Amino acid sequence: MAGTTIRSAEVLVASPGRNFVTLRVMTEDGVVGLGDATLNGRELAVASYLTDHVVPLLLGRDAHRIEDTWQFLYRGAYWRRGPVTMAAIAAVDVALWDIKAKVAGLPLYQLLGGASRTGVMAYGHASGRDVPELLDSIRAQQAEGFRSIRVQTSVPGIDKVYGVAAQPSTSGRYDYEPAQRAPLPAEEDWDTSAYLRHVPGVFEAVRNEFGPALPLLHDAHHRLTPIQAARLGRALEPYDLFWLEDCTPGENQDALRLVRQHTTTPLAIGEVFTTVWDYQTLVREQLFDYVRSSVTHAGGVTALRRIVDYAAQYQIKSGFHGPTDISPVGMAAALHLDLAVHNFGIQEYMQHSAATDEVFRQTFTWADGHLHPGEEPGIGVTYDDDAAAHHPYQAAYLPFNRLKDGTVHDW
Ligand code: CS2
Ligand code: MG
Repeated sequence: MAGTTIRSAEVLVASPGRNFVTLRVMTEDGVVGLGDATLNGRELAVASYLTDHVVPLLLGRDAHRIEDTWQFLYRGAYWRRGPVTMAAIAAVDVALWDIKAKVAGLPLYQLLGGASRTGVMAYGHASGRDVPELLDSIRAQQAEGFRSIRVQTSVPGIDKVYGVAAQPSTSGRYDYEPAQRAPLPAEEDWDTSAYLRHVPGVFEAVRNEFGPALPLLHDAHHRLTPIQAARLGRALEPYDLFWLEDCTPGENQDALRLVRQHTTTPLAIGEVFTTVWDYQTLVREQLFDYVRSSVTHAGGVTALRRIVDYAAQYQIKSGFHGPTDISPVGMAAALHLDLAVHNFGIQEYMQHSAATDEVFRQTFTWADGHLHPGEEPGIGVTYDDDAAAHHPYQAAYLPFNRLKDGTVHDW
């Protein structure tokens, strides 16, 4: 179609509050599309993949041919899958959907089949170094409007644990921004036995305080063996969790068979998965309940829609990853998909910092515990170059773990 030829594509790297990589595509008619390509702690790898290998391939293409461009970038690369490739493809995919929806004069969700609900239930993040601090944190999240809450806790005997806000950090709230601005990754410690002994009691205290109805989520963050995960899932059953997330590292899909054999606690997995193939056994054998991938890390709206549609055949729902290292562009794209798909479960929502919001102007709304992508044509986000110019990239790394005997462990 005349005018929708891609005239330019820029890779924008900035660090308003944290590092982000954004792709901006423009057509001959001057229609702009944005895509998020942020891969926490490896941002420049995706920026280079886009700048050096993908942008030259986009110029002159018809922006409307989203599926063809997806297949061209996936199959044409020969080297498929993986976080860097799939974040790059995701950024192109979302930018093209943004353009197509703008040309159509519609919010993206309308192109995805329209709204299947009035809003998107989102969960917040509570944490504490001890139970009283945790209970206060849950109340604070409720005061911000959250009606479902992820609970993370410190563990006696472990110095620093994933997801606890009050722990020392060079990058703001530690639970929101675990990637520390430093030349090298920080080493943290881990002790699974101490964790397994401590966590059930914490959930008992939370249920005693807030009652049975409040949806509670917990992220084991890839740290348990299958039998340890089975034990934790079983121990948490009395507290009726909405989900237990990433209970084991996801590479071995068979691992969840053992977990499933021992517990009915709902399982969420997939934030580090990058393609539908990572889910094949898990979905086919009904080994989990919520798809955790994000638009940004699983190849875009085109690919994540396929994963969710496949999962729907098995009554598995969406539970998209939404931390602050997914930019407002990636978040907005996820909300359009959340609003449209039938098998929606829940959306993660970590609010971005004021510095981030200054660069990424968003139109999505938050009210009564629900997000809505808004009615602007496209995905509803614009990028402020002048604001971004004040926030140059700064090297930052996610921490890594060592056990007490020095063995490297999943972080
Ligand atoms: C986490 C993330 O939000 C979550 O569920 O697993 O915060 C994760 O640690 C970060 O996205 C890593 O970059
Ligand atoms: Mg997680």
